[in-house]
Amino acid sequence: MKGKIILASDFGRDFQWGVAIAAQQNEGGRNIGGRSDSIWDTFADKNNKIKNNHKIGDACDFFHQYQRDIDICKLIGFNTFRFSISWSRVLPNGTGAPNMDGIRFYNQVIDYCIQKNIRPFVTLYHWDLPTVLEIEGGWTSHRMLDWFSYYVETCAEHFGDRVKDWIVLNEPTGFTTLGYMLGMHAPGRRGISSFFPAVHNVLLCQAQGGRILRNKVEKAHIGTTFSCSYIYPNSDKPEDIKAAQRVDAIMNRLFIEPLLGIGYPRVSDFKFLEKLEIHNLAWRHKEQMTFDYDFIGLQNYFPITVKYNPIIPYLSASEVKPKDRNVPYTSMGWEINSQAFGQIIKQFAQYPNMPRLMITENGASFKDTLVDNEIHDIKRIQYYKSHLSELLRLKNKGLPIDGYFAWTLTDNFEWNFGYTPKFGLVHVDKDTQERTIKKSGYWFKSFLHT
Ligand code: GBH
Repeated sequence: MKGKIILASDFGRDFQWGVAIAAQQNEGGRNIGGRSDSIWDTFADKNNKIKNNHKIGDACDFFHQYQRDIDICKLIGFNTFRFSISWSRVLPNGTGAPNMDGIRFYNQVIDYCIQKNIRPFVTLYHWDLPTVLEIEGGWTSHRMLDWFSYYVETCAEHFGDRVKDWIVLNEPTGFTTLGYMLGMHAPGRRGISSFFPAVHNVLLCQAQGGRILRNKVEKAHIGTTFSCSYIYPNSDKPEDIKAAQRVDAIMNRLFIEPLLGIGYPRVSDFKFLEKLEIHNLAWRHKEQMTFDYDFIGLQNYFPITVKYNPIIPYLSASEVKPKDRNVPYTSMGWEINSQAFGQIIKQFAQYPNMPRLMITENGASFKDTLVDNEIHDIKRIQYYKSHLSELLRLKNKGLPIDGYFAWTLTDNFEWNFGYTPKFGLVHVDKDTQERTIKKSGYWFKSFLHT
């Protein structure tokens, strides 16, 4: 497939071409119009939680610049725009009376998309829980199901007349492991006593969110997303293969299998999963964790290679640099490997009752440099080309893939890495908020017009 020129039209006329952003990473406007703090505002205020001690500040000022950004989407040729709703903006008390200023902001964003003939794809939860709810226990609290249900109802009622495409959660593995087990993401909690209940409450909300949208929104197209990474064992040794299976269970299987009715994943001799299942009395909730989604969003950036490592708690595995493959990396140190992108999509597609698929995020960060007001991000173009040709190959083989979203529109707040990583198709000057479309943005423009 290498070198062969692919066309957007090869994916078919109905294919959704989108670009994704998220409220916390793009909006700014922290205290404007009655918005309350989210766990990320609170977390990033503390010292040394974010690399180089970056503060979130105005982010990309999407709160004020949304028209400009949607105009850029239009110019590039995307027919779909994925953004998320800030729970703290819509329900500053976490629950209770909706904040009409917040509702108005999202109405404007939605209406502007529609006016530009761009489909608004709304993510309900992209990691920014209101701090008021975290104080009450956050994702570890059994009350989360009520809080989340009310939040979903509120969004469905206010936006469901115009928004038909919904994503319930962004990457549950990401926010539970990094946020509630490893303390690297907000709210910065650690250990199984936080992680176990968080996983379970997320599983209940993941299904309930879908059910609420189905009941409240006519003709809705409902999905939820999963991060995924193809896992290579470092060698053929049985202990490395077993290590790879354990990592695969946590990174790729933990949230999809209960959703599909399979229950919590099992790997022989991996006691951690059994403990998790028993702690959460998972068998009692098997039905409640399932929902028949219209689509599953897969988000892939990199594969990983793992080896057996007995000193690592629970997993007894650690990541290593692949020894037998000479691979390129992004500026995050993530392996660039479009074949592995295809392999992990196939792995998900193999589940017997898997819904249709969309690639809801894919992209890469590089150290971009502005030369004569231009950014020649050739490596990013290569990344997109190789991943898109792999995707086309799978689609042509009959995999049910309905759309692809690039991550991301503008260079934005990259969580605990702050503003150093650049994932955008568009450069943002942090002082002036000036936007400059990178070569990769122009590459997409010519690609999407083929
Ligand atoms: C996405 O996360 C996010 O949705 C987006 O907001 C972000 O800006 C973008 O990608 C770029 O990073 O199983 O514990 O090892 C993707 C990065 C990949 C982070 C999977 C969490 C799994 C954690 N995620 N990873 S774990």
